[in-house]
Amino acid sequence: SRSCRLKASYKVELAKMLLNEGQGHLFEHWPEPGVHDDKKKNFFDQVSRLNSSYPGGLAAYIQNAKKLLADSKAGQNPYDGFTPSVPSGEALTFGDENFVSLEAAGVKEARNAAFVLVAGGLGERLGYKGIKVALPRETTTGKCFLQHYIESILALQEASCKMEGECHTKIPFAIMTSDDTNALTIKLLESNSYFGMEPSQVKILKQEKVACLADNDARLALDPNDKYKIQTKPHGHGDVHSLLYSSGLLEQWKNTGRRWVLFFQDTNGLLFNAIPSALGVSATKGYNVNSLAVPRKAKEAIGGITKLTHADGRTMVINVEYNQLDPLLRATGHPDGDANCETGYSPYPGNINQLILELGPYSEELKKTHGAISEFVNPKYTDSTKTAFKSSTRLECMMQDYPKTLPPTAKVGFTVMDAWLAYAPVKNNPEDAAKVPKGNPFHSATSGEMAIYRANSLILRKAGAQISDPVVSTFNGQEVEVWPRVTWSPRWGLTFKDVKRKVHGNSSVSQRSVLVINGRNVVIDGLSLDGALIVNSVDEAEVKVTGHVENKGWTIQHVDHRDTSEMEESRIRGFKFEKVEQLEVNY
Ligand code: UGB
Repeated sequence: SRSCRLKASYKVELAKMLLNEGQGHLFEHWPEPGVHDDKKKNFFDQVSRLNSSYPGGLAAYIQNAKKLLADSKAGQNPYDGFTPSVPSGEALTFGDENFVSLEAAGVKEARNAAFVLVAGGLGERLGYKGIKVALPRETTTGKCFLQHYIESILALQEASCKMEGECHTKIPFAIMTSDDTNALTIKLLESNSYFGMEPSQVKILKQEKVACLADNDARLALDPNDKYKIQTKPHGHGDVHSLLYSSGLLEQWKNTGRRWVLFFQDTNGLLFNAIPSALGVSATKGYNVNSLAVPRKAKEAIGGITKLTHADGRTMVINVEYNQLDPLLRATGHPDGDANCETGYSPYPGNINQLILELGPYSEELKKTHGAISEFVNPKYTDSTKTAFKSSTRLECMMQDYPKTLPPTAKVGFTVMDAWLAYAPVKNNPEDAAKVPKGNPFHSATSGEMAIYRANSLILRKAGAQISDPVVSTFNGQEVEVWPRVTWSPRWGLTFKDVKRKVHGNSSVSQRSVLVINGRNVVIDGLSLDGALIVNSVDEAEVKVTGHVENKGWTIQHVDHRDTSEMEESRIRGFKFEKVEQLEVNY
């Protein structure tokens, strides 16, 4: 048939391209026609996928690889010629007048936003079996990260629409998955009715892996278990840009009046505390690119936002990844490398990979680049001659490198907030977290959950409530502060102003208490809590929570992460709750 002929001619085209690019070895072992034809067909199906999922096709991938491998062999540093210095950005203080007015500006803009979650990573450092977005954000309510993210976007949607009078905007939400996470992410959404979001609001974009490279000539590596298959590995979170472009989603968003695209990562349970004010900064400052940052401890596994000035006068403000910051500083006259300054922090703000891009200029840029992002390669050589690799490598890219190709006229800025408010990722397994240098954040399931309670307690304190001091406890070898286990649904406390309106100063919560607020119009007025209280209310209910509540509450039990009789979710955090006694009220 015509389509078969076309297909055959396409295969010939792909084969010629591979031969032109020095990939003859891929066919050397092929037997005569008629033998292993199915496997040969599968080979071309894979080559075709690899070709169509990379901007410029597989030929461009191989050419880029040759160049980057040659640079790596020559020991060329991507930052050669650049001098780093500390950039200046917007520093926000939680709860002050500026913060509150930026939050209001951000909520207003939210109806023009689209959200993008990059969730294609396997989370190798955490070593959790499932997908990370299915992990509980905290185990008091057990709500997973994805549920929290969706509820936060819906709360923003509702608040934003209300501010502008009635509107029917549905904020779009795209999730980038990979072969490692796609099926489980869809299952999580479908089995939970999309956590209340309309299914049409959610778009899944699956990233493809890229071909592995066997040597310095960028010869593609064959799968050791299948000679008709090219070995592949993840290309990194930078794929999100080419996927937004090639799927047409960006154009669609632009045509429906969207102004902002907000990117975020899979396990930061505090992130939405920072979204309204950061979006407010983008809108009021007119930033084309706004990266969120927190004070960074030296050697912390988050990139440093750095001003780079080239000998030829070019400058850019960009993330320098955590493994590159130290060598860059040492090579440019800072013998201590990545070190803390007198504040106890690195002078370079830490990138938390939450980016807010202005959609108009972003889509214009992607029309030129098709979403291709500056790449890097990190081969592990067998010896100092750098002639062979210990195992195959591949090109990688990072979403925060997007500004690298922008002209100097682009308005690229960043916004720094306190880490207690904005950043508590779950990335490290218990053993690695326990080895983190003293004073540096653990980035574990233990610290990620405790950070939620600390942030919520501090927010309530700032709103005027009396919240007892934390106690210090050690779980899985990590010493953490244990604050009252306070948690609320996003539609209750989206912004500081919302919280302040709903919490009156005459309330108190003891350290051993648990407080869950699950409802929109719940006012805490004259509550004195010493135990566990769960308040659930439907949207229509106007609820006042008051009086003295005392019960045995919930106790915290230690769980050893090696104890396989416990649930994995408890083992990775090193504790679980025993619900001894509680008051649960439903309105
Ligand atoms: N991810 C994908 O979607 N696809 C991939 O191929 C790979 C990852 P990691 P990383 O804020 O803590 C980043 O592995 O890359 C998703 C920044 O580069 O958790 O080591 C994955 O699912 C660093 O500058 O982090 O470091 C996850 O959601 C710093 O900001 C996200 O990409 C650091 O994050 C990040 O992947 C941080």
